[in-house]
Amino acid sequence: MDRTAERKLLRVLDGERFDVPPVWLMRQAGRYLPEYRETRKRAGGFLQLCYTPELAIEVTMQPIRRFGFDAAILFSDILVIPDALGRKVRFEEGRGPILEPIGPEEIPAMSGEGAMEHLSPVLEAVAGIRSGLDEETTLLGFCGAPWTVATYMIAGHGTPDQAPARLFSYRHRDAFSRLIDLLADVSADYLIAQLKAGADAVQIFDSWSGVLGEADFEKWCVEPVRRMVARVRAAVPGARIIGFPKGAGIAYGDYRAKTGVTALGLDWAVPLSFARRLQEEGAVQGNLDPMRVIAGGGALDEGVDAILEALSGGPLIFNLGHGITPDAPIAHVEQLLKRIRG
Ligand code: 1CP
Repeated sequence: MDRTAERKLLRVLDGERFDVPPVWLMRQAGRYLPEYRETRKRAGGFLQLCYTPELAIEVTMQPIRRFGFDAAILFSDILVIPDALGRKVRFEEGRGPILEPIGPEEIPAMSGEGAMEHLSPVLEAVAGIRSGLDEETTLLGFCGAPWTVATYMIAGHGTPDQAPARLFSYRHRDAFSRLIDLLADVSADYLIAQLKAGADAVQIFDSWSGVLGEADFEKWCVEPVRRMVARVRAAVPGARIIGFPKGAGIAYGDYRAKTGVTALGLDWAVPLSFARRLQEEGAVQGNLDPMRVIAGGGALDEGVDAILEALSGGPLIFNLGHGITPDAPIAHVEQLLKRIRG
């Protein structure tokens, strides 16, 4: 029997609607949970946590156990791809990721050889999570989109407006293009491996797509994701893929048609009237402002109600418009779930 039919979130990706939509939260495993902080301490470093299947499985399950979300998302990070490409990624407590910035002259010699072997502990975690989850809970795999991952590889850390990567893309167009293509192919292979290991669907996080002008958005966000979707579906026919081009604005309008993603993850600035139009072509996911989760009370309830009122008539996956923050109170996450589920 195909037990995936019991997974509400997958049915929404296939176009069904529910009075009570499935819900999960981006970054649902993480620092707002005391049990996460405890496990992270035990792991030593952040990458050790990602590469030790037993611990990655544990932190993936923590928010499921506590809140009963409709989907678990693999615990890992978008920067395991540069790490697998040999770029020496470190995570410093309170500072975020640090990488060795890449120069244009280094790019031609780069290859994806050995990357999948490097990532095998993550794939082992995927299989372990799927076998430990109950039948109704969807397992999501993920990766970063090439543009977003490249912004970290070029700057060597997170940046407010991704200026170093934008500048690099103008100054070193051929090298940049080559880097994006390499990231697209390795990331697609990584998603294929996750789907084969037991992920039910995958999400592509393009967290920093909102800083690009029209032509650059087409070239560095739309085209590589289209290439990834085609490569994934050639290996896994019918693969369900959520695209999250954060900050895309009106470019959300034809992103699904151009890239072939199954569903659109919407940031909180997307107007609900526009979201409804996007929903006519398929499932949407989002889009509560994470600050409403910190605020709680009426601000949280009103935000939830507005999304349900606008979008529960069509295929909707309830989520935030970006990741939950470390200062989000657990009681407010409980309030959010109660408001959605009644
Ligand atoms: O010290 C710690 O515990 C590190 C905090 C942390 C966590 C919990 C980082 C460092 N990554 C993660 C996990 C993570 N990252 C997940 C796990 C699954 C989940 O529960 O959702 C996912 C999906 C990500 C994805 C990710 N990492 C993105 C895309 C999503 C987004 O939020 O935009 C990005 C941009 C990153 C980079 C990154 N990794 C970590 C941090 C603090 C950052 C952001 C750095 C910056 O500010 O630019």
